[in-house]
Amino acid sequence: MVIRILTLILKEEMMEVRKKVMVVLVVALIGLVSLNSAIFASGGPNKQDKVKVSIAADLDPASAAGMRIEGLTGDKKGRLYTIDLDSRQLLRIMPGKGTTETLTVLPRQATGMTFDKKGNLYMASGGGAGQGGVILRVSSENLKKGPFSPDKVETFAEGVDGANGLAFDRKGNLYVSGGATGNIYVVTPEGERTVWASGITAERPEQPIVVNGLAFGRDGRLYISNTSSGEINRVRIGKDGAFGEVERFAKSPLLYGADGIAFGPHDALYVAANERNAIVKISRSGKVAEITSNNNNGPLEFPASLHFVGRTLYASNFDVDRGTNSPNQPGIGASIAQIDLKKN
Ligand SMILES: [Ca+2]
Ligand SMILES: [Ca+2]
Ligand SMILES: [Ca+2]
Repeated sequence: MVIRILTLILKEEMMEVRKKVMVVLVVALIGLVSLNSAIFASGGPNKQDKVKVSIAADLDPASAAGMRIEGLTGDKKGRLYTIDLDSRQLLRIMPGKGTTETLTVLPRQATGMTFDKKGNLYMASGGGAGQGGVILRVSSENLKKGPFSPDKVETFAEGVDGANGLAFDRKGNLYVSGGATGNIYVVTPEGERTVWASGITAERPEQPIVVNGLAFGRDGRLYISNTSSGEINRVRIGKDGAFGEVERFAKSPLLYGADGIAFGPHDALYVAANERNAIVKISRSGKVAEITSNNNNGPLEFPASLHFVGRTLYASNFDVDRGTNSPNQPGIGASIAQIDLKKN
């Protein structure tokens, strides 16, 4: 009997011990969960672990600030092209080697760049201060070899004030964004120009650029970045060339400074949010997510234009002293950043 009572007491004590152990375990579990969410929260929108960002080419090894580049495009051989805005040098970059050659000196500053199907190069020169906007052109023939004389640079079209972003449609018409004018210009292969007043407006008075980066989607629509309002708009263009209604594709504070745009894997649209030193991705359904961003130390330093070579995304580092990139003294300066996307 005595033994039985003792056993019962022991059992009860064991139950108590078990309860205590359970309580301790539950408390520990809650602790772990909250610690995890704290780690997740501190990661915030700055999910740097998703992609690898490096520098493919430093265009001004002698200094960390001063040189400015905006445009970026690439040819079929994987070589990249940009323009030094102050010296007006047209530069060709071999990203694998990190080497750069100066091809020519342009007659005037130019920003946005693109190739047509035949390999001719087009450059947007928006003008300003009494100078009208033009499109410059260099034929594929003149790009075949090394440096060439400045007189090989032609004026392809005039009357494109504020010209900044460029994109070709399937028929070979060149679409030109007009920056703060809100205009989209269309230039036929023969150089004939028409003007569409988009009606797209600015939201932040400190940033008046409302039509900047351009890209055609696989849906045939023209996508347009609004740098001021942090917005991507899109528009259908009829068979007769008439523009449809402007439709908002995405809008987010993550898109403030939306400059160059490019379609990438899974038809997602990638956006250089220049003043945020960020690259932002928009899914086909319009979901906005930041894929990488950094402070004014780089590797992104006011990324302006984007160009894909396979899964590798290149960005031109304009290095303007503005937004997250201010002051612009730290970092590498004018350069080409390389963003290697993850498999999914
Ligand atoms: Ca440098
Ligand atoms: Ca631009
Ligand atoms: Ca810098």
